[in-house]
Amino acid sequence: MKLAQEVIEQLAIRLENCELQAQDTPKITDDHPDMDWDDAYAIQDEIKRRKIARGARIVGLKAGLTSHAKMKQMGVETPVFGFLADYFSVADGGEIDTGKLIHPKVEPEIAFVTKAPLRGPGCHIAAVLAATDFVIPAIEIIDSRYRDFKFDLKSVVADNCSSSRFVVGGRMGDVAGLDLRTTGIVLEKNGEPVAFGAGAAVLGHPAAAVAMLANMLGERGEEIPAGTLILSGGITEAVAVQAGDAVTLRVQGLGSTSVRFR
Ligand code: OOG
Ligand code: MG
Repeated sequence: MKLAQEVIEQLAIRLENCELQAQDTPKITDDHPDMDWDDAYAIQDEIKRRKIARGARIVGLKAGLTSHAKMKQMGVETPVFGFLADYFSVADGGEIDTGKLIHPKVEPEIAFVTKAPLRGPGCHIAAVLAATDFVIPAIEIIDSRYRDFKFDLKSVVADNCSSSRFVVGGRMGDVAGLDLRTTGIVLEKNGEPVAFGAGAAVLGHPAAAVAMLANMLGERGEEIPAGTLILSGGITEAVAVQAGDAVTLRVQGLGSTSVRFR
């Protein structure tokens, strides 16, 4: 760790206030170029601690930057992880007030729900599939607190990986009957198809993103508990949205989920 505890707390407050007040900020590595990975996750942990202290519950985890499309779009090369708080969850078909967000984008994802704990190191696709209760379509709404979505990896980790809202819906799928690599997805905005892909875009298999998450948590002595919702990462580039837009994600064999922006 390179940053003092006091600086970590100040940066957590700055980033969380940006989230809560829908304001952007320059990336934090501009002022702290020497900060390291542990500092970045310590800032994210401090944001989580602040939310829990205010009564929020943590309802899931997310892996991010797990597809080449996303890595290329954001100019970074390593997957990252973050947490999902209760108020990020929006009902299927629900509405999101863009006045509470900065510059939202939507991502088509496949979400996993576990029925057994997963712990790294050495977690792999087969362990993830054995521990999966079901998979379900998910739209993640990301909203980087950084000006113009411009960041480096440490800045984005500190900012809880741009997490903002998410929607899950459609059919709960049993992984035994699915080949998630070839599972196709279509993302529609206002009735027009705007992005297409297949599960293999995410690290070759979306379950690999969950395994990677378990392995990253394992390095910190943590695990993915049973009953955890996990967003496995955007399959395509993220698509910008604004008030008035309606977005639907269709996933082959798993139905669809939608969200509107006002
Ligand atoms: C970081 C979050 C990325 C994903 O699914 O790749 C993410 C960002 O691109 O702002 O959630
Ligand atoms: Mg995502």
